[in-house]
Amino acid sequence: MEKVSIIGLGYIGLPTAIVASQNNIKVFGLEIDDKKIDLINNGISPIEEPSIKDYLSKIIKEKKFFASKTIQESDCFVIAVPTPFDKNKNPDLSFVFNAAKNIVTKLKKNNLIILESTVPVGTTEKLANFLEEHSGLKAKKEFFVAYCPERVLPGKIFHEIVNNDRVIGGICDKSCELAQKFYKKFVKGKLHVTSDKIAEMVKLVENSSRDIQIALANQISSMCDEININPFDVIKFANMHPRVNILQPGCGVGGHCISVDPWFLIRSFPQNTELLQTARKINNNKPNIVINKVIKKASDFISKNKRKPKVLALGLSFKPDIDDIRESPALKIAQKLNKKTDLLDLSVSDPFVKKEDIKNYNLNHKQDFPSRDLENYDILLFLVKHSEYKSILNTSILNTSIIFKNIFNKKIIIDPCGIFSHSVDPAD
Ligand code: SAJ
Repeated sequence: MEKVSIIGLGYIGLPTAIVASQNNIKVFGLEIDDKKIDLINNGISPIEEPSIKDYLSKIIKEKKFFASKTIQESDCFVIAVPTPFDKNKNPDLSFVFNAAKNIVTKLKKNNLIILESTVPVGTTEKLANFLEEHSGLKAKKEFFVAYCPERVLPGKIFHEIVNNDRVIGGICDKSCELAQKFYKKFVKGKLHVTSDKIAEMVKLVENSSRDIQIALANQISSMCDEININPFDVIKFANMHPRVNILQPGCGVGGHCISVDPWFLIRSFPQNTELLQTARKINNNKPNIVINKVIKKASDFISKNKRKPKVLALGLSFKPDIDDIRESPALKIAQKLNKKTDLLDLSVSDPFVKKEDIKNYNLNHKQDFPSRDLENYDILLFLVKHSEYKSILNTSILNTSIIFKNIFNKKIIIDPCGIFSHSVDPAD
């Protein structure tokens, strides 16, 4: 395990490469995007993640790691490429098998191949067969293959890559043993060994379970809206039961994992995934529920004031405190509302999302929290529970919280994520 190639330097591959390099593994990074290669080799991270800039520039300076388009001979190859779905929601495994074609050119006896990308059950076996067919070497005897799904949470990647338990699914005992050797070099969490198919299924059910939990929270929110009670209180009190753990409602499920991975199961097991299909439907529809709420408030405002309301949407990223807008429900909501020019005038704001990332969306964007001109808006629509928004309500510095509370008291607030829901503690 001295030389390791990491294929795909994205949200998983790059941090894995960094942590492996920090732990005295000679790491080659393989990437198809020239722009990313240039950035990385200059010590600049193409992705945002706490500490990544410092870590990357250090290992590049120390020449412990570099990125390239050319695959090198290695003891181990880690595949961390994207596995998106196509327009019919069928998994697109072309990046995985392109990586495999590349590996074949350098595959030697006793090499280990680890797949970390999220894949349908059975893909690791197909990968092993593909490598065997194209290299002439025998899987389980001359080379070894394991599936070890990534489990890190964006925003906490460096902590979780080291501290999370990992599930290692080998195609044979030796594959598990070698993969354990690799992860032991930098993982402090436990390494659990199982079969490739079980490990593949584990990853898909982990993310599907989260999707279902969020769908339940979103349905609780809809029911509570109907009778005008606070869903955040309901969930908070229900979660005080020792065996209940409901997640939080929001404006939908975004990102590249939770809204995608259940489809890998739904497509493989169409008859046995009713629950997953329903959860997907509920979470996918949540942005429409928020949009309809805004439309209703805007129409009421027009009837009362004989003019269109000025709406400020706060938050655009797919979840709190990150800049990532992939599959962001908040962005979807903003885009749709932006077209309702007969009903409202929309501005958007996000402290994390970069202007250039949304330049093609034709949105009136304000980078910082526009505290000074909050007075100018009629409706404040909080779409993401950024800490900054929460802290404004709690801070007592210079009485800003009182100033904001006074402003908020005069505005129409739409708050699907519960920023304003300071639920009552049962002890009070
Ligand atoms: N969300 C809610 N309510 C909640 C929690 C999340 O509406 O209570 C929304 C978020 O706002 C966001 C979406 O769900 O739009 C997904 O966010 P997330 O924090 O649940 O998940 P990801 O996509 O950032 O990361 C998940 C994680 N999986 C699990 O927690 C089971 C992470 O550990 C995985 O590594 C990652 O998917 C992945 O790459 O598969």
